[in-house]
Amino acid sequence: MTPLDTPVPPPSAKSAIQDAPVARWSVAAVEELLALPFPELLYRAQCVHREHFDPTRVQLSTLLSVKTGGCPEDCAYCPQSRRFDTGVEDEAVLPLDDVLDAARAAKAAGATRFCMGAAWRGPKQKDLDPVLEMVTAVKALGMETCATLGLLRDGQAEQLRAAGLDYYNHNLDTSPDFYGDIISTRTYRDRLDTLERVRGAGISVCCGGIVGMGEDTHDRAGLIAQLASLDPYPESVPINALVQVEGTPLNGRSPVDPLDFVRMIAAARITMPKAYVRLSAGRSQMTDEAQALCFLAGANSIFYGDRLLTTGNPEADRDRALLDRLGMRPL
Ligand code: SAM
Ligand code: DTB
Ligand code: SF4
Repeated sequence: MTPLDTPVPPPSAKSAIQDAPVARWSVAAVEELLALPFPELLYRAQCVHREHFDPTRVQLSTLLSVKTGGCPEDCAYCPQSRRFDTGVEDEAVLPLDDVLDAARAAKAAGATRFCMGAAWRGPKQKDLDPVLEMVTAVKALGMETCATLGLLRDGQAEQLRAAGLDYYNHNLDTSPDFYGDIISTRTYRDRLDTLERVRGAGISVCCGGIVGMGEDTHDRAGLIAQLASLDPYPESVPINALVQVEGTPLNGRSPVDPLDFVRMIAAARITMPKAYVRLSAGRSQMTDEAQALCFLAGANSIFYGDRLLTTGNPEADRDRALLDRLGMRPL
C-alpha cells in the first residue's frame, strides 16, 4: 500500500455546528499520518487546507493574562503553578480599564480575537463576575472574545455566553496515556466535562495541546485523535511547543524537532479540516523557516503580540514582516 492509500476513517455522527460529518480518527490512523513521508503529508494537508480556506490568510489572536500566578494546580509545564519556584508572582485580577486598554491596542495592531487567561483551577462566582464584565466590554469593541479560566462548573458557561463570550480555550494538552505524567490535580475526564459544558452553552471550542513535554509519537497521535473525535471537533486548535521555564519540572526536556512540530500541524489540519489550527506558544524559539513550513502544513492562526501569558512571543512588527515576506495577510 502506498502512503496515499492510507485508509481514511469513515464518517460518523453529524456535527450541528460544522454541519459536516465528523470523522472518527483512531490513534493508529493518526500515527500513520504522522509517519507519512514529509512531502506526502504536506501535500495532503495543503489539499485539505485549500478546500476550506484561503492559504494566504492568517487569523490573529492576542492573549492577556487577567489573573496571573498563584495557581493551585500542578501542570508540570506551567510557570503559574504556585508549587514551582519560577519567579511568577501571585497577582490580583486586572482592573477592567487595563484589560480594555490592552484589547484596544490589540485591535489597533490588527488582532481580531482577544483571549483572556486566568491562573485558576476554575473560577468561583466572585472570580467570574469581573471576567463577565471584561467579556462584555471587549465584545463591545467589535472583537471576538475568548477566555481560558480553567474548569467550569454547571451554569458558568451559560453566564459567559450571555456576557458575549465567543470562544472558550481549554486544552486536552496531551494523550490520555501520557496525561498522568504531567498533571495530577485534574483528570482528563474533568477536562472533557468542561468542554461539554462549553459546547452545551453554545460557545465555540478552542482546544489543543502541547508538544515537547517528553511524549512519544503514539502520544502525539493520541492527542490529535482525541481532538478530532470531539463531536463536533473544536473550531480552534492551538498546537503549542513547550515553552521551557526555569523552575518547572519540564524545564530541560529535549525540545521538539521542528519538522515533527510541522507534522503535528499537518495532522491537525487533515483530521480537523475546517478548524483554525493555531501555531501557538513556542514561536519565539522557532525559525521563520519552520513557521513558514507550519503555514504550508495548514496552520492559519497565530498568537500575536509580544507576550503570551507570562512568557515572550515574537514582536508584532516581526510577525507582520514575516507575513509580508511570505506574501500572506491577516484575516
Ligand atoms: N488555568 C487555566 C487552565 O489551565 O485551564 C487557563 C490558563 S492555562 C495557562 C492555558 C494553557 O496554556 C494550558 O492548558 C497549556 O496548554 C498552555 N500552557 C501553559 N504553560 C505552557 C508552556 N510553558 N508552554 C506551552 N503551553 C503552555
Ligand atoms: C494555548 O493553547 N496557549 C496559550 C493559551 N492557550 C492560553 C497559553 C500559552 C502559555 C505559554 C506560557 C506562558 O506564557 O505563561
Ligand atoms: Fe494553573 Fe492553568 Fe497553569 Fe495548570 S496550566 S498550573 S491550571 S494556570
